[in-house]
Amino acid sequence: MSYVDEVYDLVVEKNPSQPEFHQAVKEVLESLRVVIEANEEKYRKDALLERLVTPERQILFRVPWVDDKGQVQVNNGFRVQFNSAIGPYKGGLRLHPSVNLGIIKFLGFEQIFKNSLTGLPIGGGKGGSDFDPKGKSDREVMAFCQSFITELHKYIGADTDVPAGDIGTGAREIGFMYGQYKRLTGLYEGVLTGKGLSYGGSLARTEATGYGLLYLTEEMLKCNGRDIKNKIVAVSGAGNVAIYAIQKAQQLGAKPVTCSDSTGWIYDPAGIDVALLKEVKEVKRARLSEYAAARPSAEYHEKKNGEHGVWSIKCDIALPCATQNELDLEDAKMLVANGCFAVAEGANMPTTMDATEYFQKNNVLFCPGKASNAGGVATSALEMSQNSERLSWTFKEVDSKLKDIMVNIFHSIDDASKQYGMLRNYVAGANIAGFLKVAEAMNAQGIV
Ligand code: NDP
Ligand code: 2IT
Repeated sequence: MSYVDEVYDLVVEKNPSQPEFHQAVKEVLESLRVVIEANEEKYRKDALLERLVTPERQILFRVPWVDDKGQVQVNNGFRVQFNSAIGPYKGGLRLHPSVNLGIIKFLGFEQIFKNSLTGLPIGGGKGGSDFDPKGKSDREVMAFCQSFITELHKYIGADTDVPAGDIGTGAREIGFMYGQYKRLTGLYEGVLTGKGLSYGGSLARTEATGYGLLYLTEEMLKCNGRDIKNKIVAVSGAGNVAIYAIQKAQQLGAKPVTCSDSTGWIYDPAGIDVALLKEVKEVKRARLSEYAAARPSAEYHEKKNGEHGVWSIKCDIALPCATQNELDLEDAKMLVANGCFAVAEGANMPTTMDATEYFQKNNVLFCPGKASNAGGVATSALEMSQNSERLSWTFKEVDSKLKDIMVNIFHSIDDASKQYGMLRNYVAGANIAGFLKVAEAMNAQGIV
């Protein structure tokens, strides 16, 4: 059996009931097959792949907090410090009831390659909790965040592990966590990113993931003889990534016509009204039905299982920006039948493996999240730099660095796909380019 297959089987055996982690590992290992098989003996002797798929450290902890009725609630807390070969662990904290160890491991594993692709010195990590911030009061969210950091602060720091936002963790949660970290340690340091501008945050971090997604998409289209202008775009999600993806798509002359949340989706043929969307989701924290109620051109559809949601709308470009495995084979068939020619992932692993293969077979330009959504973490690394030098850069400065980083990422994955004979296979290109830097660093640092 080949080394790659052996390691995949080992991952499944050693990590039972973690299907998302298996999926993320499978996709990466399949891409790496050509690289590994060219030097299989050395990689096997060094157990390079076994080390790569095994987190350096996993921290699992209890998060007790008191709700507004005086009742004690208990959640599970996680931080997976996956790989520090090229820098301190870096990655977000997800707060969502679906969070479990397998989800955090898939996200942490993806983060290793994503962070490598940014070209910046950041290792891979991820954390979170099954706490659901939805419907909680600000005081309850603060109580949870303070308890979470009271345990986690022992394991993080500006030069060791720097968490940030993800699903359910936005500016409010990062603020509460930062305050508690500072109180416990007495340190005013860049231990978290996505901070508010008044206490060390970076301009353009809020916009970075969505903007970065569009900078990369624009470059991918340009290098394939296409133009983003006047294209119809289907977007899923209505959170941090989706909102700023929609905004930048409009600035680049495209027309985003959809968005979605966990309860339903919007089709707005006149184009999404970003100011209204922000008001509904960022200010009121309300459901998308409120968007439709305030916007005569928009249709609201309740989410129904087995239906295609935003992927049933005729579009040129699809940008899945909500959550993992939200775009399956049937959705992909519908998109291709409707003429969609490019897909770039804003979320982490939103496309199932068979849907990805279907896109590739049908010549749809497909960019995986670890490349196309890397603008968020890249700008987090820029926030770390600003914190270290105790300066803050202008919006224009950060945004222009972000754009350069995204254009460079596209070219490095494009070059890798060509070098390994898989032209336009950006999944392979991203996994290979991300892996090579980490593998070289691991190799240089000996058996650790
Ligand atoms: P937010 O919490 O801001 O928004 C998430 C959006 O997706 C919400 O609209 C939410 O609906 C919807 N959603 C979440 N879970 C589900 C689900 N199970 N089914 C349907 N809809 C769902 O998160 P972000 O925008 O930050 O994150 C979105 C994706 O992007 C995630 O995959 C994340 O890992 C990834 N990502 C985020 C980065 C960042 O900088 N924030 C960077 C790189 C990747 P509702 O409003 O109802 O909750
Ligand atoms: O998935 C991701 O890259 C993020 N949630 C952002 C991580 C970060 O450290 O900014």
